Amino acid sequence: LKQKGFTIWFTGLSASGKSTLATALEQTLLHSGINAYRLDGDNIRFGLNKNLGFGPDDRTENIRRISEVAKLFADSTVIAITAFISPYKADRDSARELHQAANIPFIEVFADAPLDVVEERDPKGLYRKAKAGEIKEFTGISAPYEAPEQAEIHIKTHEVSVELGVQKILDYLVKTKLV
Ligand code: GGZ
Repeated sequence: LKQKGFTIWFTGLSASGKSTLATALEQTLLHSGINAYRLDGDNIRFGLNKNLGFGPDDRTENIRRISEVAKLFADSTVIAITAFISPYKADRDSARELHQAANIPFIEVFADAPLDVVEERDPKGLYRKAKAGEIKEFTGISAPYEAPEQAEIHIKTHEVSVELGVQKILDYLVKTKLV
């Protein structure tokens, strides 16, 4: 088998562009004949993790399960792409350590958009509701987001197009001989 699996781990605020970038990256890889699978809220929080909410302990458990699943996909030679806020540095570091222990590469991608930009985007009206107190513990408003300081890839999504963001990730994968 030629393909070696690894995990591309997106982190960033709600509406930061994680899912958009992850979807575009997945499409690009698939069109190049590289097997990739994206884990996101739609296929995880409504299934495997439907018993979890957004308090600190549940977020930690959410990320722990996702990191285990991503590791299994990567171990099966697929490129696992995860798109979750993953607000706590310790949880992202645990995900990284889990991969390192299995000798599976782990690439953290920071989808970085300032809070005022994501509040302005507010595609689902969640920031408005959070500020009105209708959603508790909302990341960036009433719950913390610990931005990564050493992510392998840092994409300022308010400054670059989706295409350029994907290209930046592909350039990194080629440079590090992962693809
Ligand atoms: C943050 C919330 C919350 C709270 C519901 N805080 O923009 P979305 O809607 O589609 O993405 C957000 C998603 C975050 O789930 P994650 O599994 O990525 O979070 S974490 O990694 O922190 O476990 C948002 C929606 O769920 N959502 N309530 N309180 N986002």
